[in-house]
Amino acid sequence: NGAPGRYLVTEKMVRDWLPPRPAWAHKGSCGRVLVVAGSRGMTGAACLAALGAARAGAGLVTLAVPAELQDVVAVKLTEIMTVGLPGTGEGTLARSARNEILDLVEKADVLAIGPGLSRHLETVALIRELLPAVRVPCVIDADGLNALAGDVQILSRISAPAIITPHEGEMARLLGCPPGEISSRRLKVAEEAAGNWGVVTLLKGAATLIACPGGTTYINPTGNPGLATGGSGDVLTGVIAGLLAQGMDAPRAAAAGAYLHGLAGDMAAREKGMRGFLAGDILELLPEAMARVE
Ligand code: NPW
Ligand code: AMP
Ligand code: MG
Repeated sequence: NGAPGRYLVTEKMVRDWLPPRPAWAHKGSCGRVLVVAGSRGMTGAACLAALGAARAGAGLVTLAVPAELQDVVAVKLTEIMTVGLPGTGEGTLARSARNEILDLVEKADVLAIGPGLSRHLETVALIRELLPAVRVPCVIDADGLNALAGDVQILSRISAPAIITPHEGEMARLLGCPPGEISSRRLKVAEEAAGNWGVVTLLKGAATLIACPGGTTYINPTGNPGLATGGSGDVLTGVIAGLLAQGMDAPRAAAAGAYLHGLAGDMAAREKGMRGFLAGDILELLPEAMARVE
């Protein structure tokens, strides 16, 4: 695998790809993730993404949110460090947060951006001005992608490896087409996006697709409709960032992240029933999902 073509993700692939955890590992050597996420009303998305990175095995995770929400997320999160960024006064990130975020990015190995950020106009401007200046691998999700609708060529200007993780609604916004036009041609849409924008494109849904700029596409077999629950995608964003931070390349981090996230969802369905498990249950079962694969 790695050659152009379409491949089903297998347990063996994920096992082979997972970075070793050497006996001499320390938290600084297992990767630092910066998560920029959250706004008033969507602090949960930020917390789930940060915890996803930690559960995937990143050594250190920092969550940056609008300053007025820092105490909220700090109360919810124990293992995650938190930072407050300039806000608009409306519980969203201000455009002026750009330089502070870039300073934080310098100390990180990976940036995950988007979950719960809102579509506030200032935050949209911030994201558009920030992304071309980022020099570490990044995962862009949710409102991080919505901000690019209408100016999607910004993705081509990101110099570091980038992974985008749209659901069909977000992909439709990026392409400026009705969501219905995506579902009938998912493979083509994902592969064209990866080729045109030069980013690993993970198109969510039953049989998540991971299309890579080099022409390789992975198809993920794990997961179930129970994953259609609020916050599920925010966890995935964190998981992929956590794997990237441990040294996986972008295509593998995206494909392995989707596989492990889906497997944890399958384990949650078996344990709790498919209909009622929560995004937090996916987080709880991620260690077991990784242990099963390893
Ligand atoms: P419809 O109406 O279903 O027909 P949005 P979002 C359409 C945060 N969250 N899957 C759909 O069409 C996220 O991180 C916070 C999904 C609708 O028009 C984001 O920042 C949580 N949608 C923010 O909320 C937990 C599909 O797309 C639109 C689709 C908004 O994210 C929840 C939905 O997309 C959430 O994660 C598909 N396959 N196909 C928290 N606890 O803090 C079409 N659509 O409007 O971007 O809404 O995904 O909820
Ligand atoms: P989001 O819409 O961003 O919360 O992401 C939802 C997550 O759940 C993605 O990883 C999807 O691939 C997954 N998911 C949603 N619905 C299904 C489904 N019917 N079957 C498998 N996975 C799903
Ligand atoms: Mg989402």
